Order: sequence, then C-alpha cells, then structure tokens
Amino acid sequence: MKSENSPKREMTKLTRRGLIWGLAYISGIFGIFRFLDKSPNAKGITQPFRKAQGLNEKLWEKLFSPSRRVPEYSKDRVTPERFNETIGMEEDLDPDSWKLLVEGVHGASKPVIELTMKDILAMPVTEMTTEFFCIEGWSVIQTWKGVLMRDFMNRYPPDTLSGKKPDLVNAAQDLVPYVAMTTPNENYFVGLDMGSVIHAQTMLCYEMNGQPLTEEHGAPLRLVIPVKYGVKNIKRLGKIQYRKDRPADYWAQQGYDWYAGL
Ligand SMILES: Nc1nc2c(c(=O)[nH]1)N[C@H]1C(S)=C(S)[C@@H](COP(=O)(O)O)O[C@H]1N2
Ligand SMILES: [Mo]
Repeated sequence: MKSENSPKREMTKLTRRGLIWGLAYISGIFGIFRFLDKSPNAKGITQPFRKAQGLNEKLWEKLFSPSRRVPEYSKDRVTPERFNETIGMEEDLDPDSWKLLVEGVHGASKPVIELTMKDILAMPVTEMTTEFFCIEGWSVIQTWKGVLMRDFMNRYPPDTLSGKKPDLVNAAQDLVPYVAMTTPNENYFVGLDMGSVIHAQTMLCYEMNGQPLTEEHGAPLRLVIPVKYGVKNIKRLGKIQYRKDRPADYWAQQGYDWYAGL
C-alpha cells in the first residue's frame, strides 16, 4: 500500500507537528511561571503580584500616562492608619537640623539647593484622599496634605536634556528622565521615572488625616505617589536629585520591579 504521501497521511503529520509545537509552547509558558515562582521572595510578596512583575516592568513605560488620575475619596472613607518599615529612619529625627537637598535644578546658581520646612510650607497647598497600596497585599485610604511635586517643580524645575528652559506642561519629554530620592542618611533610596514624578497626584506630604506627619509615617516630609506601590513612597525625605541616568532603588536591588507601578 502506497499511503505514505496520501492527503490523509499529510494531514496527520501536520496535526502531529502542530501538537508538538503546541506542547512546546505550553511547557514554555509553564517554564516562565516556574521561573517567576523561584524569583526573589523577600518581604513575603504575594504570588499574583510576583507573576505580574516581569510583564509590569516591560509594559509600564508604554502604558503609563501622566494624565491618568487615581480615584480620590471623600474623607468618610478614610480607614485606620497602618505603618510599615523604617529603613533610613534609624536615628531619632531632629526637626531643627532637618533640611531638604535638591540637586539638578535648572538655572540654579548652586549645585545643591538647601530647603527648610519653612520653604516647603510657603508653597501651594493641596489635600487629597487616596488609597495607598503596600506590595505585601494590604491597602489604606488616607487624607494627605502637602505640596504637589508639580508645584514644587514649578519653583525648582529639573534640568532639561536640550539645555533649554524647562516646560513641564508642553515639553515634559525634554526634562531629565529620572528622579532619585533618599533619606538624610541614604539608607533608604528610591528611583522614579519623571512621568510619575510630574503626575498630578504626586505629593511632598507633611500632614496626614489632619495631623502633622508622625515620625513613624515619615516626618517632617515624605513622598506620596499614588501611582506607585508603597515601597516608592519614601518617608523622611532628605534629598531629591533630578537625573539623566536611572537611579538605584532599595527594593529593586532586592529583585523587585524597578517601576513598581500600580
Ligand atoms: N524611609 C523609608 N520609607 C519607606 C519605607 C522604609 O522602610 N523606609 N518603607 C516603604 C513601604 S514598603 C511602605 S508600605 C510605606 C509604608 O508607609 P507607612 O508606614 O506610612 O504606612 O513606606 C515606604 N517608605
Ligand atoms: Mo510596602
């Protein structure tokens, strides 16, 4: 019987080839998930979050739009506060010696600008009630008061790539692309993309739920950046650097997604 090249035989071959490719594809996918499963597990990050990370890092830049606002709530939705972690806050805070250093300011006469809380309190005030998500799987709704980074950057604008005068609204792509923020002792440090820093709800915060920020929540000044997970909301801020190169980040060094976007 010469059935070797009969159409039916060809069909079977094709189907079998399809099946083999299909199996290879499926086992490839399982391989990726097995790999993610073995990925760093510091801080007890939950499995679904971990699986989303690889994807997150690649898509974040493409999907992120600075005009996309997170929901704001009425104050009766505020939940009990919760605090977490104090890296970079090892020494007791001395409010009198605290200052905020700012580097990379366009047109500045000095490489490092030093600000006090008095300077911060003199800037436009904003209040917002937003949800705060820790990567460990819990969230709280809190009222935050402070200075929007947008307003801060109007006064202290970042350097531009072209050297031209910065235009936060119409030429944000010409701003240096990154911002580094650290505690005064530099034990905790976060790296941020400029798009998230100029986001309309990113705030230098000094008051929480109508009270001055407590020491454990990051007095005298912390970052509240609702488009990012808790890890990027640095407490006891000591230094802001506008930068061309991507800054180091405490939790990214432990294997977390550098963007940590929501
Ligand atoms: N300086 C400093 N800031 C920090 C941290 C930290 O360890 N040190 N932890 C981050 C993490 S993981 C979270 S969830 C939030 C917690 O903020 P809260 O204590 O005000 O709830 O702070 C973030 N900012
Ligand atoms: Mo967190």
